[in-house]
Amino acid sequence: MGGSRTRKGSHLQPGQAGLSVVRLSQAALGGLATHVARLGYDWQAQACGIVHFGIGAFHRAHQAAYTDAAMAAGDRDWRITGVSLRSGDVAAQLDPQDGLYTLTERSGEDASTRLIGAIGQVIVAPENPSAVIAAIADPGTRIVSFTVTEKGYVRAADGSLDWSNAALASDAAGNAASRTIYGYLAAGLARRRASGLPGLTLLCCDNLADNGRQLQRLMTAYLERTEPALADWFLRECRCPSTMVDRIVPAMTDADRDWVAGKIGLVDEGAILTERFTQWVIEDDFAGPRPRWEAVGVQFVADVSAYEAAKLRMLNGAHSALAYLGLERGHAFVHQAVADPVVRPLIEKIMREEAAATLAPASGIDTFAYADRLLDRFSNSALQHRLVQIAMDGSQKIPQRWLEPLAINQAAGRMCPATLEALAAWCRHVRGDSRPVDDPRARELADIWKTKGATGISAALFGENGQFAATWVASPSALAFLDQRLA
Ligand code: CS2
Repeated sequence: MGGSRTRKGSHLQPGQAGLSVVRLSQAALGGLATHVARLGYDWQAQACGIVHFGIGAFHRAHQAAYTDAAMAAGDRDWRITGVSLRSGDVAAQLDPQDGLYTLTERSGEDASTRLIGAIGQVIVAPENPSAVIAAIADPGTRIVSFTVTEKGYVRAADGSLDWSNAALASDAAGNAASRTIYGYLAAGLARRRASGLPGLTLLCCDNLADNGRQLQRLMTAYLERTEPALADWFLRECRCPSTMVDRIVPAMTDADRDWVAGKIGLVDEGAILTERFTQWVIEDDFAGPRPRWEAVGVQFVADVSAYEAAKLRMLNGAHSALAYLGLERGHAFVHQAVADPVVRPLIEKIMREEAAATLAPASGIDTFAYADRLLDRFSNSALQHRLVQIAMDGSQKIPQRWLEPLAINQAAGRMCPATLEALAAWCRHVRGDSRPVDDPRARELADIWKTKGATGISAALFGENGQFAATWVASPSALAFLDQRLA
C-alpha cells in the first residue's frame, strides 16, 4: 500500500520539490489535501451490485461518480465490479489504490476534486475469464452496464451482429475465454438461469441510437444462434433500458496526472479530469432493484429517444465535425477548432439547422439554447480535449451522428451542406495519407480508396449498395457535392 510511483515516462521525479510520491490508497488518505471532498459513506463495507464492462475514463467520470454520490446519499451495496476486456491498465491503476481515485472538474481556472470509492475490484477479463462470469452470476449483481465504445458491440455495416468478426466467431464457437461482451453475458446469464436467480438489467451507456434496444436485439441474436433456450429466458427476465449519457472526458496524459498529484498531495494513477457538466437520462425499465440515482441528478423517463437523438446529432455530430475539419486545419484540441472562424460557422450550421431540423419539436428541447450550451462546453480550454480522440473509430460513429440526420433531411427535401463538408473531411481522413487512421475498418476503407479513387469513393461509400447504404443512400446532388470536395 502507498507504494512509490512507477509509471514509465513520467517527468515527475521522486523527491521533486513540493510533489508527493506517495500513492493514493486507503492507508495514505491522511496525506490527501484537505480541499479534496471525502467519501461520505463506508465505501469498503459496500457489496457490489453492478458489473461494468469498459472501466475507462468515461465510466469513472460518469456512472461511477453518480453511483458513488448515490451511496453517499444513503443508498447501499451498489459498488461496481469493473471488467476490462483487453488491457490490464485500469486494474494496475486502481487495484493498488484500493479502488480509490479522484475526479476533478475543471472550467477556466476553477477546479474541484472529489474522491470516488464506488469501484471495487477490476477484473482483467483475458487473465481471469471465469471471474467475469462469476461476477455476472453473483446473486448480489442486479445490473450489468457497458461503456465498451461503438465498436464493442461488433456490428456489421447493416447493424446486425458481425459474425465474420474473429472474436465473435470464437465466442460463438464456445471458447471458454470469451472475447466479446456477448460470450461473457451468455455464460453468466446461463448460470443465473440454472441457479434460479432473477434476470438482470443490461444498461448500455454507449453513444448508439436506441442503445438499449440495440443491445437487446444483438444479445438476442447472439443467443438465438448459440443457445436458443436462453434467448427466451433473456427476453422474459432481463431488461435493456436505453440511456443518454453525457460528459466530456478527455483521455488522461502523464502531464495531467502530474498536475493532479501537485493539487492533491498524493500520486493518483487513476485520476480523471472532466468538465462540470454531466447528464444521464435513463428509461425507467429495470429488471430488479437499482440505485436511487434520481436522488443525485439522474433523470428517469419513459422514453429517452428525444434526448438521445439531440445529443448524438448535435453534440456528437458537432464533435466529429470538429475533429475531421479541425485536424485538417492543423488544430490539436476541440477548443482550438471551435474558435476557428472557418470551422465554427459549419459547426453552428450542423447543430442549429441541419441536426436541429431532424429533432421533433414535440420533444420540448430548445435546440438553439442547447447549441449555445454545447458551444460553451466545446470552448472550455481547461479540458484539453484532443481531436484525435474523437476522430477515432469514425466508421462506427458517423451513422448515428451524421448519416441518420442526412437521411431524414434528404427525405424532407433538405440539403445539408455543412454536414456534407464534415463528411468529405472524414473521407479524406480515412484515405490515410495525412495521418494514421485509428478505426476498425481502416484497412478496408483505405483499400476502397485505392480501387475507387477520388472520383468513385463517395459512390462506393454512400451510393446505392454503398458501404453505408443501410443508413443513408446519398441523392445525386449530395454525391455531386462530395465528389467535388474529394476531387
Ligand atoms: C466524443 C464523445 O469521442 C467522441 O466521439 O464525441 O466521447 C463525447 O465527448 C461524449 O459523448 C460526451 O458526452
